[in-house]
Amino acid sequence: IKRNAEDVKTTKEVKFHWFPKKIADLDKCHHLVTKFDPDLDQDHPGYTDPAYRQRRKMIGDIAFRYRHGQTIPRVEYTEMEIATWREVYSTLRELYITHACSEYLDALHLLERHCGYGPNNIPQLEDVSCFLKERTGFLLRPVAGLLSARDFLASLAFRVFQCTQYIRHPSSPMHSPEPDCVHELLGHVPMLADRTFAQFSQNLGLASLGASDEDIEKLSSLYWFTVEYGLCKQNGEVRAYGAGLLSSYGELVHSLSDEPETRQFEPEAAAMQPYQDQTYQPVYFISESFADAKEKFRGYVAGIKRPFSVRFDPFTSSVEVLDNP
Ligand code: HBI
Ligand code: FE
Repeated sequence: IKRNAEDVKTTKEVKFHWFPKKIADLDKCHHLVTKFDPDLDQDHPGYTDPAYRQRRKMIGDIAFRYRHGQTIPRVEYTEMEIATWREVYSTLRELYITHACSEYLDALHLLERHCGYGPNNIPQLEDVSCFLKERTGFLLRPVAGLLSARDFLASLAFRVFQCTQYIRHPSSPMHSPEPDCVHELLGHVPMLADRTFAQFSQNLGLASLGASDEDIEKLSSLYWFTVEYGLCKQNGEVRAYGAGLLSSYGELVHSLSDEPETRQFEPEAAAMQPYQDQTYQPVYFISESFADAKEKFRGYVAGIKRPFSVRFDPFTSSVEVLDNP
């Protein structure tokens, strides 16, 4: 076959961000954002408490040393840490009955039966990871703090949830400016045990691989108004499924009161909606169901331009990269 200059030009070289191709590559997805770090953020309740900061750092070191495939080291939590957990757990547990969606409640019951969930025990990430693996194939891996959106979303593509292991400062048990194990274990984990939600989360992750900074921004916003602050319809009622709501007493009550503005979930709108990480959200999006949210998201992703497409291979936990024709 004779090649001419025209052919050569079509082998276009397009630049895009590095992204993990196999699950072990997540060892390289560890870029932290220092925005709410207690060493730097003067508003963090632990800012003036060196003992707290040292403890947080010690637990964070587990994450820095961790490599994919290893057992997640257990943390022996102190009485003070367990007291913080107990306060949040017992306060939120009652509210869930009337405010959390049924998928969440079903999973919470299982976690209480099989994974050490309860007011007097902070569950261990290794046990929770084994539980999720059996339910939906999701794994946890420890992370030392707030991760960059790109790295965080990329891990979802491999059904890996990067999970903090330290707990919030005892002076403010009902709120933490940064993610902590209360937020992860009570907010995120039960939903990751649901098959449809797990698939939705992975799809968000797959859409983020190699995406432009602008698209990462939009996907983060989408993540925010679904995975973190999403509401859904259930038997004629509205219930919460977002982790930011399910781990915050005040905002969980507020989101289901008459006060906030609510809208039907549309990915295009959620992707462009500015969000709040310091106070309550200005608006909440209500999905008909997770299946519906997943379907709508599929349509949205089809509109994202990337010079390639990706396909997840569940047998090897890796992504195949396919050139677009
Ligand atoms: N990092 N550790 C951690 N936990 C999260 O929940 C988290 C994160 N980084 C970014 C993020 N969530 C989202 O808000 C989006 O930006 C993807
Ligand atoms: Fe979160």
